[in-house]
Amino acid sequence: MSHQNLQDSLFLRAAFSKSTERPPVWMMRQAGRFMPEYWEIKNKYSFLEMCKTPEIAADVTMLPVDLLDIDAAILFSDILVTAEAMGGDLSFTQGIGPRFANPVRNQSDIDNLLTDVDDKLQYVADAIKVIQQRLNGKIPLIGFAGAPFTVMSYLVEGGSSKDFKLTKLMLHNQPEMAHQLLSKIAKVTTDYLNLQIEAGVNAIQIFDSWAMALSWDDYTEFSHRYIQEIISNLNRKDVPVISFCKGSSVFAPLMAQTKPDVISVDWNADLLNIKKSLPQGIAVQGNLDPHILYADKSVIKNRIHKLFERMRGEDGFIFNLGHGIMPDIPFDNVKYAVNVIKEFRY
Ligand code: 1CP
Repeated sequence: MSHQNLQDSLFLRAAFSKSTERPPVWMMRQAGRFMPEYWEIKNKYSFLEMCKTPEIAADVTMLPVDLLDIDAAILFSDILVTAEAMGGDLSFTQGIGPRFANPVRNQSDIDNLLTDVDDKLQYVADAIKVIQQRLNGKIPLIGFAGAPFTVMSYLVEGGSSKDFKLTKLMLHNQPEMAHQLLSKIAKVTTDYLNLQIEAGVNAIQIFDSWAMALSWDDYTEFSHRYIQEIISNLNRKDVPVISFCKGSSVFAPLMAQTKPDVISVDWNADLLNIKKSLPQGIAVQGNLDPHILYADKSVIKNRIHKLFERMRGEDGFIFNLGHGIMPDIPFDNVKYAVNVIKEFRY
């Protein structure tokens, strides 16, 4: 399929709210630890080596394309590469996750962060080019970045967090400092997503994974406005923008104001109700509870069919999970779910 024909792919048609004979499917974290083939690569390299070596990033990106036959590929990388390029001393440790050895806690930490970092992220553009050669027009490639609030939380906490205590303390006690930090991340993220579009991705997803930690007012002030800034400065051309957050069941009306093409919905809300509440022309993506993929196959099939029946007659629906696949979900169940979806016809 040439680039021109990719616009006729199920995924891009659904993203632009056109009709499809069945919902397209891809899954957040589809290239990851639930796959034995991922571990064969992971055992040889560190996670950052995998991200920074275009051939390896392409190998991992292609695993779910080849093994699951999904309808869209997603670049193998991480939302934290922008923060690393800004000066974060990032490492990933098995069982612990990401860690920044130099967390951002005061004004001088913020002043020290770099904002012209496209050169440092060139390896992502290189990976995108290798992946597009491998995909050879078969399916679209999704690029992505973290939303400023979610990326900020890792920089301030120095890694993963359950309660985002230090991050929220900065928002509440030092809002001007928080805004400076968020502005710097938003600038880098805008440039980074434009670099990915320039390199040839066919769609963009913005991950605000931890938005659900925020109140409505704090989300509006510290997350929403920076996503708005990013989306309004993208050279979108024919590249749809997907806005994902945990908390979208609540924040969808605000997310819609930023004019994404697609809103990716967590599993709490009824997807049809969310879709009907959105302005015409905004598609939805979601929203199966990923825990369903632990369950018996009959349950997996029933829940997928139930979601599809609920969405019958709606253009602009991309199947996904409400959040990423957990590392211990059986591969066989994921494969089964993809097959159920691909056999479905409206
Ligand atoms: O297959 C894919 O989805 C593509 C690759 C991808 C993506 C889109 C990875 C690989 N990470 C991400 C995004 C990402 N990274 C998010 C947003 C999506 C989400 O909410 O799931 C977040 C919050 C991160 C941060 C991160 N990186 C975590 C989460 C830690 C936490 O706070 O809970 C972890 C464990 C990583 C490392 C990572 N990134 C990706 C993989 C496969 C891994 C595991 C690395 C390993 O093998 O040890």
